[in-house]
Amino acid sequence: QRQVIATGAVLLRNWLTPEQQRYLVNKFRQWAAGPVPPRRPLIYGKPMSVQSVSLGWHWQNYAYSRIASDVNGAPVLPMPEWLIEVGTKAAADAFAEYPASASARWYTREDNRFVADSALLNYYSPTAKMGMHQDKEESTNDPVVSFSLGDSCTFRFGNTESRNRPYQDVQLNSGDLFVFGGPSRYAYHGVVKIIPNTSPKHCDLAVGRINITLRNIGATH
Ligand code: MD3
Ligand code: FE
Repeated sequence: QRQVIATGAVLLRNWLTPEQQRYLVNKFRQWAAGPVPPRRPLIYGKPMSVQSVSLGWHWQNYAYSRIASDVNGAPVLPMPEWLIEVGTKAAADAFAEYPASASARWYTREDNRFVADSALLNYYSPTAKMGMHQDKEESTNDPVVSFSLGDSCTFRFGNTESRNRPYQDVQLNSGDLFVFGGPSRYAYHGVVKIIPNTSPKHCDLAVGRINITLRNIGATH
């Protein structure tokens, strides 16, 4: 089912099949075992509780680079073609009900397609959280596509003015797709709580939550 949380913030429940969820969990394990191990990015100088690894471009010090110089100096894995295609389909599905004239300005590309150049893979242990923040480091305004896997969480979707009220708390479950574009692109958001022991059996993820965000950060070097 489709839920419009705000203009440009569209939640599609169970967009991923159980098989796709299990596939992505196993891909996450492969990517996490890749050249750059997951690390806790610094936020306001303090390590986040979330463990993070990226594809395509590596995020550090509020900038993106091909090389994880803050971790081990290795180049990050490239963005797989199939994952780019999943992102294009996801954004198109989420925004299908908006007239093209309305959502045209939400994309960089003239053809209104979302083409991700990077993926951020976040792992939340049952006690991890993510404080209210905006995603402002990307140099395009393209939507962010987000997939939830494993344990459910309480996701907080706020406003563009401040990290405070008004906000909406939404439970995100394994398989849910959430796309943030247009006027919702720079809304404050965070993860208040992981809900333990809610991971469906088919995920094959015993503990914790994985979030995959696909982005067009528009980096060139
Ligand atoms: C709303 N991740 O990686 S996903 C992040 O569940 C991040 O791991 C959270 O916030 C997580 O930056 C939330 C949903 C999400 C992602 C990007 C957004 C919501 C967003 C960008 C703009 C507005
Ligand atoms: Fe974010």
